[in-house]
Amino acid sequence: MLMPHWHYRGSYHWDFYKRFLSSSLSHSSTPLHGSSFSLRKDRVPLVFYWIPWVGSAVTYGTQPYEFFDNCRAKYGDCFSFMLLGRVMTVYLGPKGHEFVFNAKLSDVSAEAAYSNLTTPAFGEGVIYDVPNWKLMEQKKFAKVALTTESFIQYVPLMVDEIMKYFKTSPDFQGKKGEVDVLKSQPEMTLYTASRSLMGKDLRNMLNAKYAGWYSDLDKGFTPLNFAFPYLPLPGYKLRDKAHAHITNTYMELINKRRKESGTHERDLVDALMNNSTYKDGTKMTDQQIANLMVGVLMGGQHTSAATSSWFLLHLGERPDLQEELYKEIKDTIGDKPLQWQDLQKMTLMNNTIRETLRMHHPLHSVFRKVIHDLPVPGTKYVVPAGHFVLASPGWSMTHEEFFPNSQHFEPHRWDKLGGAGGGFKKEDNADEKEETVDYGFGKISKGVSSPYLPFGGGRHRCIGEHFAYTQLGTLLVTFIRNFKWTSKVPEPDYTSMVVLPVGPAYIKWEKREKD
Ligand code: X2N
Ligand code: HEM
Repeated sequence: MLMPHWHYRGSYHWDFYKRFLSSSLSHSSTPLHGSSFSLRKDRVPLVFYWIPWVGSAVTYGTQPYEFFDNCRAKYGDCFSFMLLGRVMTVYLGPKGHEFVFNAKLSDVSAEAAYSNLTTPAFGEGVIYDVPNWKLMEQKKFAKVALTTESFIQYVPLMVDEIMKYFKTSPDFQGKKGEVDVLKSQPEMTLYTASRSLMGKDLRNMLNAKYAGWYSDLDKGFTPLNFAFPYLPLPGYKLRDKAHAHITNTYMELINKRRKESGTHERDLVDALMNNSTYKDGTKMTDQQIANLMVGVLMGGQHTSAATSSWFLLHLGERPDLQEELYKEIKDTIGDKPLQWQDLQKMTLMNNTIRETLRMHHPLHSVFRKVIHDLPVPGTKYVVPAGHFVLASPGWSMTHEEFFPNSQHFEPHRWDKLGGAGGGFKKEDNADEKEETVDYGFGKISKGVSSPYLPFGGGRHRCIGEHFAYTQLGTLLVTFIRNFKWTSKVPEPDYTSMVVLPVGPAYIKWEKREKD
């Protein structure tokens, strides 16, 4: 051996690589103007823009799907646009899903696209602050807390949290009232996720002081980070302080549990304490375990809170569906306490979640940074290293071509497609017939050319799908059992971290008379 092993494995090379990948100088190698750019015959057509650097940020940032529709009318499914100094190449539709989600690891990088966004909020050594093989392993470690056996334990705990919220929240007192779902849903999501994934001790520590830290940290998880991750703004300092307080608490919990006897499999904390040794023999440190918990919880928090907000608002316009859901619950479990197994039998309830995700994908765009010149299959185009590629399943899922009457909220559209999906693959993990692939965190379906891909696909596919369905299903069932409500669905706000209803977004509720 010429050099000790750790020269290669040490963080120096990774730090260097990371800096190179995320430096704004490396976004593109050629000066970019609308005109000189398009002279190259092998370049994807670039959407014209007036303001240098800013490019199409305003139209894309405020109405991405409309922007995509307009570009598609001019250029087809594949086009590029300028976004705050970056060249984004969009490929719409199923072929675009294949192009981006199944791109080769040697051609594109998710960490180079997302690290600015996530690392300041989650901390170092996790998710997009590590090379891809470590992310694959971290997903495998976390998945231990996301099994059927875990969900069976989680459901009663979540029901408990939801009922406690209804009893104690000032917004749910009396026989009727109104509540801003943009306030209630983040709270209910935090309580149910903390109680299940982090355990009882941590849930009991969620007091006012804690709420302040969560809020400071949450404000630091913003799309602004894409452009300016480490500015000396006051909010960023608060973010870093909050991160330190929260992860210190998680580490104290880990240390407390180390002193307990025996191993447990109660939650994510146990899962990561029992199983967080990489295949090269190195172990995640307690700080890294704590950071991974922050990342997993924050990701699930935003996507899940947005989704429940949207289904509450849609159902408020559809009393017929609320009654149908109520009947489904009555027919399945009567007045018995809800269990995870029951959720699997409630077709309309699951289709309501499915339909909500169709109309309101929380992430309207997903990105990769191109690190090696990448030809666009079936065209003469090459996307050069330094540009970004963008996929938008949320666009396909709201497009007439794939979903007729796409702007109509109709959970029953999923009935007639039948169990197998009637031509549309379910977003579910692959069934037996399908070709599968394992990137290190379990088998998933190989193909990603469905227009319906709320959880993405390929090596970056979501591991939170079944947790999300469990959490959202438990919440929806408990809401329907206790309340009837009305509302008006607001417009989407695309500029936030996830696509949220423009606030305030009230539902008017009344207690359901038990029969
Ligand atoms: C400045 C209008 O507003 O001109 F989180 F463990 C944890 C999140 C990807 C968000 C993309 C673009 C907004 C432009 C505004 C974990 C659960 C993850 C997955 C322009 C003038 C993180 C991109 C946000 C576009 C909005 C990617 C998430 N499951 N969570 N101009 O997450 O997974 C995690 C994974 C993304 C976005 C946007 C503008 C694992 C403006 C005016 C302004 N968005 N956005 N997750 N814009 N303007 C996550 C993958 C990863
Ligand atoms: C990845 C969607 C809930 C954890 C993803 C991706 C999507 C997604 C589209 C792929 C991103 C990309 O390719 O760039 C959603 C939706 C959710 C949800 C729609 C809820 C409705 C959750 C929850 C958790 C979670 C609850 C954790 C418990 C993750 C993780 C990844 C991921 C760890 C992997 C990131 C990677 O490998 O790069 N999710 N997610 N998600 N999600 Fe989720």
